[in-house]
Amino acid sequence: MSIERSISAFARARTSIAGGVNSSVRAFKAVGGSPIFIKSANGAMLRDLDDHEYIDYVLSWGPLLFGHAHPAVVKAVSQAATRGTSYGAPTEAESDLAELIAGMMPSIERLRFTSSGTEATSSAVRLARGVTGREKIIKFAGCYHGAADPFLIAAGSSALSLGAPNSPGVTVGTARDTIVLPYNDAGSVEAAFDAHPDSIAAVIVEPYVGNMGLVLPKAGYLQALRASCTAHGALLIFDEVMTGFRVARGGVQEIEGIVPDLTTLGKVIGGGLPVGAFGGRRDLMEQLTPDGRIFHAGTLSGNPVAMAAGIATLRMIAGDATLYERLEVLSRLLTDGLHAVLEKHGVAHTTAYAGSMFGLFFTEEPVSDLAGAMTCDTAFYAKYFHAMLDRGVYLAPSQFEAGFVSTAHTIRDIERTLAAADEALEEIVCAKP
Ligand code: KE4
Repeated sequence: MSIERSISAFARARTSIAGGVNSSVRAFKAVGGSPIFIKSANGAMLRDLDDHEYIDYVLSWGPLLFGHAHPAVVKAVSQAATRGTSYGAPTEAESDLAELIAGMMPSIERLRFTSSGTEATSSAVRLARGVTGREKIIKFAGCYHGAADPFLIAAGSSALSLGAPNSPGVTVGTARDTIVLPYNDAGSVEAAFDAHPDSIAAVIVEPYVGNMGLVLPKAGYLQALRASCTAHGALLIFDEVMTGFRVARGGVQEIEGIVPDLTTLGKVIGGGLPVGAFGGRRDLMEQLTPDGRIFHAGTLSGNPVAMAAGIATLRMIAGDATLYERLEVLSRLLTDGLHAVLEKHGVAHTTAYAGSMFGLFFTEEPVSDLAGAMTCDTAFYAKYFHAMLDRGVYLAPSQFEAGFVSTAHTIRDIERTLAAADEALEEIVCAKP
């Protein structure tokens, strides 16, 4: 498959943009080869500069629950832009989106918008530290909370796949205040609280982890985190940037019946435009400036065009009673089908799904934490990625990512994907030395 135009576009990009990309995972370093550059997208389909079309299971890393260029989102964004693209002053659109979010995630009594998930998680941690007067946080190995120093310790996602889970540039002082524990090990959390009495401001967790690949909590694990935080006076922060409105209307907190103290959001709530948010208990959020003393600000926070995309997206969510059932049917068809094809070809693997998120690990070990994820055959994943790309299926360019379906994906798309997987695995397994 010729991708000459993408190759020359990448060479051009590298003359002005560090690494030729504006987010590391896009460079295909974890799977090799030259990244494809996108010309356009619509529904479930991507089109690259060489006019190859792909069924897209990345969906901009999660935001596009209704697929690319959904008419309702395009219309809302276009109309908003004609009224001006940014004011740096409050608008009612911000309340419209905030009320839509709170209506579906009642733990969010007050929120603040940001322009990225990283800003949301960073601000949530600052708030937790400010209200508790404590300095340490607990995160979990393989979880990813954005490209901010407190989190780039044993971080997942592209930090992991690019060999920088502990990024240079993060100071010893910063790292000292981040306690890293294994995910799915409730005992280690209690031990950390005992070892650091009255010092831990918060536990931040991806309640369903999307940044090791998809890793789900063991029974009772999240409930144990909630109990430990309550017992030790620390805040529980659910980082639902990826899972919010993706695994269920009310996110993981709705599925698991857990009330976190703070929640961080992103991706879906922006409908493909730059929006993050952090929110939760009113008594906590009201300690933010200007009413309180814990600082938060952002030039484009609550940007009216971005709000319009988020409002259009969440109004479709709020108005669609069977949305998550239909999405889960697609995820189940895909993962059951992949399981069958991988069994047929004798390839060691585990699959999982949660709502419209799914995961595939090339390992025979059950994956419940980073140690399990690290047993994966990443070289095999790279071959699978390219074999699928050559057959018109665009997967995450890293083993340590989740995949996503949208309402734009059809049963026919799933069938085509499974047929491509069957061919791809035949090719790889037969070629294996
Ligand atoms: P952003 O700053 O990239 O908007 O959000 C950071 C973030 C925070 N929390 C969770 C649970 C996240 O998944 C993310 C970002 N997710 C990655 C995908 N694994 C974004 C893709 C990228 O880095 O380009």
